[in-house]
Amino acid sequence: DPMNELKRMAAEEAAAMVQDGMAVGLGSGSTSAMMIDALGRRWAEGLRFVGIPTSERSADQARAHGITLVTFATHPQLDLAIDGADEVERGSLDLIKGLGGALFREKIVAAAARRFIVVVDESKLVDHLGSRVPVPVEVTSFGWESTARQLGDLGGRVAPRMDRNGGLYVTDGGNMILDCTFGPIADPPALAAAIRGVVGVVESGLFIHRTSEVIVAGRNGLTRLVA
Ligand code: DER
Repeated sequence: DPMNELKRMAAEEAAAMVQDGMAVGLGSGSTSAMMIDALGRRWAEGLRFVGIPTSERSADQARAHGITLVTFATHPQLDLAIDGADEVERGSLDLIKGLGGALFREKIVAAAARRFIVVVDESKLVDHLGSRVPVPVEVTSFGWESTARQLGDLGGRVAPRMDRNGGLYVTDGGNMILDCTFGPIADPPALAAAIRGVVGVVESGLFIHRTSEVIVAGRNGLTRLVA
C-alpha cells in the first residue's frame, strides 16, 4: 500500500526530531507504532533518550526495542511528544483523538511536552473537526448513563464504545468512552469547554491549541504544517 509507505516516511521524519538526552512522549495507534519502530532503529544505532508511553501497548512496543521508559515522577516535563490523530483541522491544527482509546493519557503527555508533533496521512485533514469522526469522551463508569444524557444535551448523538466481545470498552485508566457524534463543529474550543463542564467527564478527544506541528503524508510527499 503506497499510502502506508508514505505514512511510514512521515513517522520516520517525526522520529528524526528526537535528539540525544531528550524526554519523549510516545503516542499510540498505527502511525505511532511506525514512529516507535523508527525510534527503535535509532536506539539500536546508539541514540539515547527516555520515553513516557501513552498506552500499555506503546509501552510494550518501546520496551521490546530496549527503549528506557520513565514516569512523570522523574520527568514532569517532556521535550517532545509525538502522536497520531483521527482528524486535524487545517486552519487551527486542532485535533480529534481517541478512536484508539488512549486519549486521556495522550492528552496528559501532550500537555507535559514543550512541543507536540502530530503525524497523519492526508485523509485525516478536515476543514471542520467532527466531519469524519465522532468526538470520543472518556467518562467514569459510575453514572455514565447520566453523563451520556447530559452530553446528548450539548447536541451530539452519544454511543458507549464497545469492545470486541460486545461488552463496554474499558480504557487503560479503567474508565469508559462515549463516542459523541456532532457533525462538523463550528466552534471546537467552545464545545471542548462545554464537554469539560459535564460532571463525570474525565477528558474529551478535542485537542485545542496543543499542536506545535503536523507532519502530513500525502500522495505528493510530506508536508509540514506549523501552528
Ligand atoms: O488518537 C487516537 O486515538 C488515534 O488512534 C490516533 O493515535 C491515530 O491512530 P492511527 O495512527 O492508527 O490512525
